[in-house]
Amino acid sequence: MAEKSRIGVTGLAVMGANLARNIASRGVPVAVHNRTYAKTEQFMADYGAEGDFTASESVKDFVDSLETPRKIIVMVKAGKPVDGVIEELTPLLDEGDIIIDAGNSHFPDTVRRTAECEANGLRFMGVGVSGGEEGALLGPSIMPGGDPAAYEEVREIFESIAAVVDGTPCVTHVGPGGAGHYVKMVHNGIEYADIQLIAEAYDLLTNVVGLDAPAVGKIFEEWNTGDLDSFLIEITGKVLAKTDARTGRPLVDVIVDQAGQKGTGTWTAIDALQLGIPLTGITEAVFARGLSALRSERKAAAGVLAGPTPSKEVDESLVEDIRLALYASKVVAYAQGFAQMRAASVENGWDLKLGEMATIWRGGCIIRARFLNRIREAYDEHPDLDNLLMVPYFTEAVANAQDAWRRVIVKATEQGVPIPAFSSSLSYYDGYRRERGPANLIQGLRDFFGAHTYKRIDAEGSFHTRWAQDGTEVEA
Ligand code: NBP
Repeated sequence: MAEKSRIGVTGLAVMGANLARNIASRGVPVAVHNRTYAKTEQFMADYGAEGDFTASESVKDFVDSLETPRKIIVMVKAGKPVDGVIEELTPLLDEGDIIIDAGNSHFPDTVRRTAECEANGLRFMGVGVSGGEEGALLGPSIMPGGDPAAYEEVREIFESIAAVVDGTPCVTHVGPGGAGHYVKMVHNGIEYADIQLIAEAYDLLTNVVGLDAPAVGKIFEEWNTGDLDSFLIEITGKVLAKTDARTGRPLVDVIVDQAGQKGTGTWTAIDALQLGIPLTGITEAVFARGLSALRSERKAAAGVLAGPTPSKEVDESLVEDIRLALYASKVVAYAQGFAQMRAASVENGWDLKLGEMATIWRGGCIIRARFLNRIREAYDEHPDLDNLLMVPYFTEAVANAQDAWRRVIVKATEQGVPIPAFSSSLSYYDGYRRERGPANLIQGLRDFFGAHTYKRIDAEGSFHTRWAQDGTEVEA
């Protein structure tokens, strides 16, 4: 009888295939399966010689080819297909076997599937994997959630395939239940904010500073050598430098200005609204993609709605201001995302170690950046930190950037260039640093029309004023 495989992968599209190859490259025998067998055959023809693979056509043979307790990575399209695969696997598995959903599942689905699998005697892990197809093959950032004992059984394999930064693999057990997919969701949300901020900087450098795409690309290349050093800044330089083979123009100039999205940014924003956590950077990024999608409406409005036209006069004096504004806005976006994870951790009892999240995002994933070392250090020193902005490094970074940040926002507003993420980040910052804001009036209004009561600064308890009657105040 053939030797049993240590782990299985079902779903051999780009992510599953590359993950299976990555695992096999570490000398681990891997069982592979795909709903459509032709894809499995193609996988074996292309990569079968790379490692110790056992391919099966039926789910039963696939399950039988695994050593027990079985460990099965499910890498199929998120949503119903995951439930379908679990349904098919469940009757074929034994108590204690582990199903690992490594796709981009929505965390409430993971919570539900964990309970369903547990009821059937199975262990379930929801695992976030970031890094796209290259990451899956060469070293992703992995965010495993679920039963800690189940994680111990796959830890060695996960640590061997993850990206490594300064000798530390970009993987750690994130927390129970839906914690892994939750953290992956926030990672993707932060990715939305990062990308939006980069797009706003590009817009300003193009339309306010007056530079062409290759010149802006060079600026990003230079920025990538400083505090902004990150994968996204690096590839921005490369994308802006690319010449279109058909027209000889910069490729970005012939790409339609309509952004796609798969929904993880929206999930993050909705969750923040439900938690009551201000998440302006990520949410504005989702809205900006929505506005970009209204292309025909924008075209019609461009000829009707009044506003200033950006000067486009070359003025490079603003370049450093834009870099500082980008950095400060990025600090705010991360501060918000980490505050959201903290709130979710408390709400769900996950005990997320936020410093470890920063650590495993340093490599392999799309938001990998030098900056994450600073976040890791902040949480190492202050594990219960309310807000990253309160750590001296970030407090000073934003203080040093704020004059430039304000100048950029004034300039963009004067010239009619929209900067929703830059400006909402500054508003959040200004709101967060204010001891007393205007919500006293909100409470007054709410009490006027709905008797919702208010609290006083000089007395305990709740009060209501009979605004429309005799005007007297009563204790509620
Ligand atoms: P896709 O998301 O395109 O899914 C294709 C795979 O799902 C194929 O193997 C397909 O089998 C299988 N599948 C479908 Br569709 N419906 C099925 C069903 N009812 N039962 C069984 N299998 C079914 O693949 P991907 O781009 O490799 O992504 C896989 C997961 O990883 C997704 O959750 C994705 O969001 C996540 N992810 C992707 C990336 C990325 O960069 N692409 C990055 C990070 C995470 P078939 O061959 O028979 O149609």
